[in-house]
Amino acid sequence: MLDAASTPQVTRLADYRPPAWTVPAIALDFDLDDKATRVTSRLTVERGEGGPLVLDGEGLRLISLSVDGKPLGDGDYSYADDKLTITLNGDSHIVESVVEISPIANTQLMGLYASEGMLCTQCEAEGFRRITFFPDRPDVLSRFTVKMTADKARYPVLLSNGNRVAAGEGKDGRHWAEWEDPFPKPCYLFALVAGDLSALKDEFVTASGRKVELGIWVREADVPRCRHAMDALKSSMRWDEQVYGREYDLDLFNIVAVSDFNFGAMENKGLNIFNSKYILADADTATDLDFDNVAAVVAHEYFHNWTGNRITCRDWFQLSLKEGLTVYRDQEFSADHGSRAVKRIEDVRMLRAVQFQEDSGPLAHPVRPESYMEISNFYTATIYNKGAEVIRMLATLLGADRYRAGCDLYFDRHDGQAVTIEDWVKAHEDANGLDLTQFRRWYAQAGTPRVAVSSRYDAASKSLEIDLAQSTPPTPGQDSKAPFHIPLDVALFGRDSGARLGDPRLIELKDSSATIRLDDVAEPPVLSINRGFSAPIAIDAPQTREELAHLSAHDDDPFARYEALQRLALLTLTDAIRRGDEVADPALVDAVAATLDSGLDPAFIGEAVLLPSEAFIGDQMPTVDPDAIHGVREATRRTLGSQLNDRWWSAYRANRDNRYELNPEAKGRRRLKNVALGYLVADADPKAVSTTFEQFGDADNMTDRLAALGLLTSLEVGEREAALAAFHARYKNDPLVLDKWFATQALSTHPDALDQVIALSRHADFSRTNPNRFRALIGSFGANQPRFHAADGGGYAFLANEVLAVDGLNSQSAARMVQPLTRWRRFGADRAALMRAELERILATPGLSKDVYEVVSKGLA
Ligand code: 0A1
Ligand code: ZN
Repeated sequence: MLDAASTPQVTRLADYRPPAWTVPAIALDFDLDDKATRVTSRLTVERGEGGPLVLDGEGLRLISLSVDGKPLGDGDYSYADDKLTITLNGDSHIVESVVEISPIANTQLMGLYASEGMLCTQCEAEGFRRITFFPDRPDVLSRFTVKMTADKARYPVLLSNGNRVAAGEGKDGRHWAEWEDPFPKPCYLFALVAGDLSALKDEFVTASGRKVELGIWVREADVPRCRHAMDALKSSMRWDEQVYGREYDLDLFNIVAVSDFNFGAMENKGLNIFNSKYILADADTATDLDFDNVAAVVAHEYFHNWTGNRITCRDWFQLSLKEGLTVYRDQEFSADHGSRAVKRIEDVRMLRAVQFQEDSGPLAHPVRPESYMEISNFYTATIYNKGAEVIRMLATLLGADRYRAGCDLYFDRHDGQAVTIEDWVKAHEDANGLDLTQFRRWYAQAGTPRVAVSSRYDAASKSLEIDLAQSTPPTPGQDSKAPFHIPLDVALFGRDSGARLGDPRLIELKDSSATIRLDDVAEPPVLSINRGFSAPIAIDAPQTREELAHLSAHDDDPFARYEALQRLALLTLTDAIRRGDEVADPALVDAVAATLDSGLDPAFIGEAVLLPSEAFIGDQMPTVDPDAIHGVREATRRTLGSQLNDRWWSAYRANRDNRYELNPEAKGRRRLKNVALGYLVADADPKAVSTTFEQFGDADNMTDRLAALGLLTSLEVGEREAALAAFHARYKNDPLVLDKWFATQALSTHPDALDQVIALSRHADFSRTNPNRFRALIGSFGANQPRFHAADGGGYAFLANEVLAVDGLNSQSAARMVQPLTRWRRFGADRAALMRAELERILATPGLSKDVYEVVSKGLA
């Protein structure tokens, strides 16, 4: 907590120094109790760069301290400002400490905490210091042995990293277990769980024949909901062997699901801990998207075993070394197990909705940042998703074989080390004899590059000249940018024939501008550029609606086809907003009709016919006008709904299955069916409203039921209340489904949504200590463009109140929720002033956390 006068310290990459002392081994002994847990730690420390031994420790009640068996007195050490300092004379010592901590009082959910009767840990990034004294930095790798003792009735299952080496009974109904992890690891990968858990068990045999016991630990009643996660785990293990040549390395792999968790999941060595939202799934309670997310997060955490654990980060500025790479790996895993095109569309939509916004706002930072106040604030879309795009570009530029050779060298060279992004790039250079100097700018420079494209066709010489010019807007601390190395996948399609002219090719734009000449272009072409989103950039191309409609009908890359239709929609919408008009362009209606008639994969059609989000439309405008955007987008949905009424009904009817199945084809059909229903409801077709209510009642799966509930919740019809009440009654004992009930209402565009959200914040089922619930209501509301941005500022004040209410309980939740307010500069003067005033009110509040201070002060700067 900050007092009013102090501002938090800034940590800088430039100040990195190797550790003064290393800790080759640590033995931990936990005497577990939810109110008071005693932690005895025995560190073997060895002199590194020298100086006193400085250990991190936050909120620890120190009971005793000794060096080489001799107790230290008050004058032998100091413990202030979360640092324990001991001057040591030799080169190697044993430092033993006993501390007491209270899991039940830990609402931050960092360190050791209690969640629904179980005890569990979260140490990344800097949570281990809330458990015991230690150099809490990722470049100190230690061998961990862990003993824990706990009440056997309350905590029958005792888990930690590695292998269980011993267990036994203690006194007074207590029991104990001892675990040993043979792989040295940084303390952020430490984990411990004690609870009354049951497991879904399975087995995996690795390529070299090692038998691995797999366990997913949950409350007994939830065991049947773990099958999908288990199948995803086994496919991930196989995929990493086949695609990256990486095998699992322990005899045991355990996953535990917990209800109170700040993020999605955590890759602790051999003991992943998950937000239960990313483990539990069955047809009645999880949507198709939930199932996909479960598989993706299970894969992500598993892949960290090599990219993150075996090779870890030297310091937290290198976070994208493990996160960008692991996201790229999980994206490719998902693409290989479903529709590659639809997966790419979803990933790009997310990148544009979240990362592009981040890159154009006050919190913009490079994939490898240079400074931070609070590292928890840097688990961002830039580190994760743009980081993944940078790896994807590298893989595109190198081609599959050279990319794999670079990865192989990286694994060979750095196994067991804590390294930097520079080491990663260097491995690819050395393996392939390349110079990636310019490519490294993707790590160092923030901001989304824009590439302006224009082209001229010369009929006489049958050649096309393409002019390209790149520029990147300034971001905080970076006024001017050097040109990026941008891979652009391009193809040409005949304006008359519609056929592809020649093979697609990869253009590498390295200078600020360039002209590319393509020969043997048989007829006047339409240019398709940045296909597959080969680079995470914005394209400015003066393409006409006819050209975009043409590409949306003829491009043979489904992503490019999707993109053409999106750009056509964006042009139509932004034109209408500029003109203050609500008329949809017939070209858009025709292109949507043609896509519906295309006979392509329903999953693809379902994505392609969606209009760009209100947030993304806002991003394209000099000043965001949420009311105009909402008005025009809704009017366009109505027009599409009424003009294509028959087609939507046939899409709805053709894709209505009578029995639930979970496979890519069935998921695609559900998707298209529910998108079609959305257009019919947008046009207020009364038959559609009753069909939606019927679907809500009759659905045999959560995808269809929730889609119907979402549509009804935004309407002013009697069925709205009936559906919400029925849903609550049915699922009131299922926290993950109740989160959906909160989120659906927070995202509703119903005119009274703000009042309803305020009422929900007083509902008996609302909670500020459970991050899923808090995010379901408050996080979703912050993304509700028309209602959060209500002109009177009521949405802003509500959000600010919630941020202040949660900050003392969970500062990570608070810092995440406050972010929508930091975009105030993008709005008109009235809204900007209201948003700014809320940020100032937050900043003036005494006792603010470092997390919120950093976001709000940067947001105001
Ligand atoms: N490494 C995890 C992300 C994570 C970060 C912090 C956490 O606690 C505050 C939890 C998880 C991942 O990438 O999955
Ligand atoms: Zn990760």
